[in-house]
Amino acid sequence: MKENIATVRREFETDIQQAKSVQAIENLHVKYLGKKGPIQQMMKVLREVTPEERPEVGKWINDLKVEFTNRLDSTLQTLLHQEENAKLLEEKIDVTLPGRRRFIGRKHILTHVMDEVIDILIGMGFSVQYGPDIDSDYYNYEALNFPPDHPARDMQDTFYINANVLLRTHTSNIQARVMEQNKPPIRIIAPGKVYRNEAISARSHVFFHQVEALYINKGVTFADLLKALDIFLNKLFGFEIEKRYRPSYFPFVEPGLEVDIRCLVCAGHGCPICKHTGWLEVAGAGMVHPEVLKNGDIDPEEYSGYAWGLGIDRLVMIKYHIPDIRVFTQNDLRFLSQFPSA
Ligand code: FA5
Repeated sequence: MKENIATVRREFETDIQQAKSVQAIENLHVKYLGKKGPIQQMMKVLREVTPEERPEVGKWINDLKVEFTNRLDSTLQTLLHQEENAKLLEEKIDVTLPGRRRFIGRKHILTHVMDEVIDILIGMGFSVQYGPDIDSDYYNYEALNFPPDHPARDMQDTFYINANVLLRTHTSNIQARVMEQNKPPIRIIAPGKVYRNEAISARSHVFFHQVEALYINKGVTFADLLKALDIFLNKLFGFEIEKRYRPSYFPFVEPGLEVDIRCLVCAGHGCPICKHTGWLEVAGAGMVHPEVLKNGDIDPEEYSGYAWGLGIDRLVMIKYHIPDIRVFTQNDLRFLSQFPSA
């Protein structure tokens, strides 16, 4: 038995020297201490030993079992420790490395100016309403006094979705809706995107932004309209910007006008943006037509009102000296990052 123990111990010694992983230790556990292992075999042989020798032989076997168990446990601990150290080394972070610069986004300049416009007009007593980008022919045209087949419809080339549904060509599509849902006094603005099937050029796009204003009350006059436009434009530019009001025709106002401001891109000397006139048209405006008031269930004998539709893109071009409207939609970060971020 003594020899047998010595042989098993040598074999165990060789095996444990070679075990380099947790799995290998687990395998040795099964091999030496498992049911079919040498220790269990020796226990069986113990039954054949004389009763006098049995306590001593039993102790040898038990000591061997304790010895193997301890060796396996301590080797396992060492290996676990080494594995953890290797993992920690692999995941080591160099806190002295310079950080990676994060790109911070900013508002598009059109959004920025749109917000400024909204803030100023809220300060002048208007509240904000939003109309739909996809709308019916009725709200975009008919309620605004454009009967079917009226030539004035050609003033705004339309993207039709079907005979009755279209992409709104102006934010004036809010007007009849607001009148249907509210009683005067009404004092709202409607910012949004508008769409026209036009040729794209340096000053015109198929997709641009407007802010509609609508004020209806008793005794609203043309002078109120001019004063409101004047105050608003001066506030937006931060100085008394030169303006020009020209008579114009829109079926939903009477009288109607167009608002020009001095072209700041060329200081009025003439450039492609102002078509070499020194002036840039930024809004259509006028006194709400009595037929439109009637379509909105408002009595034109009792109430009057004014409205305007301001083109934001052209305002931004003037304010920031941008010579081409197309840069707004080209997503060039070199262009976009030049402007205020707040
Ligand atoms: C209108 O859209 C009218 N709804 C404005 C209005 C509202 C008149 C209320 C009366 C009462 P107009 O088509 O002129 O009008 O457009 C208004 C402004 O939008 C223009 O002055 C211009 O600044 C801008 N605009 C028009 N077409 C384009 C375009 N293709 N690209 C960029 N801006 C444009």
